[in-house]
Amino acid sequence: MSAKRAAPKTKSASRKSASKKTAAKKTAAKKSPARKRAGGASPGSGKPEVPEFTPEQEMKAFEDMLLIRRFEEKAGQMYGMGLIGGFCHLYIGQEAVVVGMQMAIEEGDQVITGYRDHGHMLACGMDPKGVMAELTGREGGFSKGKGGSMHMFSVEKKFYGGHGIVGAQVPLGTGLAFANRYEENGRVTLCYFGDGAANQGQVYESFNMAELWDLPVIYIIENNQYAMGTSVKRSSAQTDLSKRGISFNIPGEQVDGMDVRAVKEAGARAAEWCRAGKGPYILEMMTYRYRGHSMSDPAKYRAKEEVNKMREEHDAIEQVRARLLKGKHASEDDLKAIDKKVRGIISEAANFAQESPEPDAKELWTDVLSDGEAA
Ligand SMILES: Cc1ncc(C[n+]2csc(CCOP(=O)(O)OP(=O)(O)O)c2C)c(N)n1
Ligand SMILES: [Mg+2]
Repeated sequence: MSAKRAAPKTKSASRKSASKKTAAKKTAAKKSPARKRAGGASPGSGKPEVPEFTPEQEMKAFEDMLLIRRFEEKAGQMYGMGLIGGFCHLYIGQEAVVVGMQMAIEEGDQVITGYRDHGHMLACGMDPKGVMAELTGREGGFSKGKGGSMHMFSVEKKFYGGHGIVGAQVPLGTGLAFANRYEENGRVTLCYFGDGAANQGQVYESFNMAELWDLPVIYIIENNQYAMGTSVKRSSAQTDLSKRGISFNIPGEQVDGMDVRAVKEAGARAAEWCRAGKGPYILEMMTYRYRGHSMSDPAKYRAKEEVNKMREEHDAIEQVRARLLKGKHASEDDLKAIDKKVRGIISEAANFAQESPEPDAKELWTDVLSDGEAA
């Protein structure tokens, strides 16, 4: 828990103490292991110094990542069958990022992300039935069937969306952190966005305010190498996105986002930084999406070999499976049983999503304006 602190100062008051604060921060940053380890990771680079998981942690990571993978595979199938309409962006390949981060945080910490959001919702503990029923536009969905793939929320599970406008979640996530700082509740906000979103102006306005007011927010850049069909190399003058906070004095590091252990370790370090009142932190997760940008993208801008290489050599779930088997912490049969259990949960969700009724027409007039109740 963070120490109780005064509410955010006004800009001028903050400025007065800025030089003192910067000096103190520089010392802290120098001592931080994060600074020493920053830079250099690539998807699947598997840094040797990453601490091992316990067998229990490996099993949990395996099951949680598998739940997301199987959910997304089913969503892809159902989309193909015409059961899901509108946009649908799958998270397959990136599972280690959200699962590792959830393993690093505490109950009550918050999550906000963009439109590639099904994995984040499941990792937050939202019921797969409600998520799938939202994809099919049914009453049993988290937004009563009115939001679809990109627009789901659960204040109970601390998931704040689900946002279709690229980068829009960054100022919103910064606002969540501002509220937490103001209320001195010790909570940390995880604000996820993509490599493409990292080129949005509003991201840098948010960075500035977050550092100025020491807001407890971890900016997690999910660098899956592409923004729709445009590679990071084609779109970004500075391709090391962990450095994007330098001019705001925000520490950043690159993390192998295909290794759930590396993600958890970096996430815990960043959360500790935020909870200690040192302000925001940037984690650039080097990851990869196996499917197209959305269900309508045939992904012709990259070679099949590139995708296959990542799947075969760096897949996050396969890495955990191999470690579990090698360490004899689980047998092939144990892992098959987990897969069977997960498939059962997903199959139930898919049935629920097809059986739940369509929302009533009167629902068009609800949830338009706030009823005034605080979240
Ligand atoms: C403001 C805005 N501009 C453009 C778009 C269209 N668009 C949707 S996704 C996307 C690419 C974003 O890529 P990235 O941030 O890397 O996230 P990823 O899809 O890889 O998860 C674009 C340009 C949008 N939704 N909002
Ligand atoms: Mg991207």
